[in-house]
Amino acid sequence: MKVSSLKIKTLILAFIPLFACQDIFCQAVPGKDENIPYLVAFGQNGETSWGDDDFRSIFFFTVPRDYNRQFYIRVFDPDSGGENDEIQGIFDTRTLFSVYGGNGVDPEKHIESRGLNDGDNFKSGNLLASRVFGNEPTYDNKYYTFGPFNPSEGEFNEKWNSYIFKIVCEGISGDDGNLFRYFLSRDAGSDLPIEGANAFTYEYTFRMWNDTKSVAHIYPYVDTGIVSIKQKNFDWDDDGNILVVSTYKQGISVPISNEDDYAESTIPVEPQEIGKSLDFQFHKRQGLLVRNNNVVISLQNQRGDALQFFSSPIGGVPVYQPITRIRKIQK
Ligand SMILES: [Ca+2]
Ligand SMILES: [Ca+2]
Ligand SMILES: [Ca+2]
Ligand SMILES: [Ca+2]
Repeated sequence: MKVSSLKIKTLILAFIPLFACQDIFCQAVPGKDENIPYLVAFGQNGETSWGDDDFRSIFFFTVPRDYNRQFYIRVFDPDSGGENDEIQGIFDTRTLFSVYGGNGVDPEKHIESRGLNDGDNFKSGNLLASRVFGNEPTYDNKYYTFGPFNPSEGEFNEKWNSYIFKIVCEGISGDDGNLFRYFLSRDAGSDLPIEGANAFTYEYTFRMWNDTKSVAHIYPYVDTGIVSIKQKNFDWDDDGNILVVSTYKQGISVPISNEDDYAESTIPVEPQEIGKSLDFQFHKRQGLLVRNNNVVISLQNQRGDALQFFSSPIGGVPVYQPITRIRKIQK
C-alpha cells in the first residue's frame, strides 16, 4: 500500500462516527459479522454443564438521539419447542423476556444493571414490556415483537449521545435450552434497522454452529486507559481454539475451558489497539464434531471493569496489518 493511500484511509477512518452503522444488518443480535447462529438461555432447572452458567441473558440497545420515531424489539423464536431449541427430556422451559428503559438501565451509570454477579439487581429501570414464552408453536421459528417504544423512554447516555434500553431473558422454569435472536427495528413486521443504533452485552452466552468450518467472532471495544484484558470462557467443551486478533495481533491463543468449568487468562493491550475493537475468534475442533456447543465469555480490564461486546464492531472488523514491520525489513 502506498503511503498516500494509507494516509487517506487513516483520515477516512478518523471520521467514522463511533456508532456508525456500517451495514444494514448491524442491529441484528447476534450481529452479521459475529457469525453466531443464536443466543442461548437455559431454564433454571438445567445443568450448567450444558453451557449456560446463570440461566439469563442481558443485552442493551442504543438508539441515537436524533432518531425521533417509534421502534420495536423483535425476538426470533422466543419459544422453547419445535425448531431451533435444545430439548432435555420434554420441552417444559418457560422463558421471561423483559424490556426496560428509564433511570437505572444505563450500565455505565448503574453497574448492577449489567447483571454480572449473583444478587445484582439486573432488573433496574422501568419495566416497559414483558412476556413469558413456553412451548408455543405460534412463535416457533417466528418473531414476537415488543413495542412500540419511544426513544425517550430509554436512559440517555451523554457519551454515546444515545438512549439506552435493556432486554433481559430469564429461563424461569424447566431445563431446556431456549435459542433465540433479537432485532432492533423501525418496523413491527420486518427487520428495518435504525441508522446509528447498536447493541451490546457484558456476558455473552451463545451457540456455535453445528459444523467444524464456521468461525464465530465477538468484538469487544478497547476504550482509552485499558492496558490489559482478562478473558473468562465457560464450558467450551475443549472444542478447538479461541484466538484474539487485532490490527496489531496476528492471533494469540487463549486457554480454553472444557466441561462445566472456566478458563481465564490476561491479554496485554498495546497502545495501537486503543479505540478499536478486538476480534475474539472461536475456531471449532477439526475431526469429530462437537455438537450443540453453548459457551459463555466475559472480559474485564485491568481495573476489574467489564468490557462490552458490540454486535456491530466499532471501527469495523479489525484486520491484522503487518505494514510497519514489512517496511522495516525493506529499509
Ligand atoms: Ca425439559
Ligand atoms: Ca423454537
Ligand atoms: Ca427458542
Ligand atoms: Ca459448551
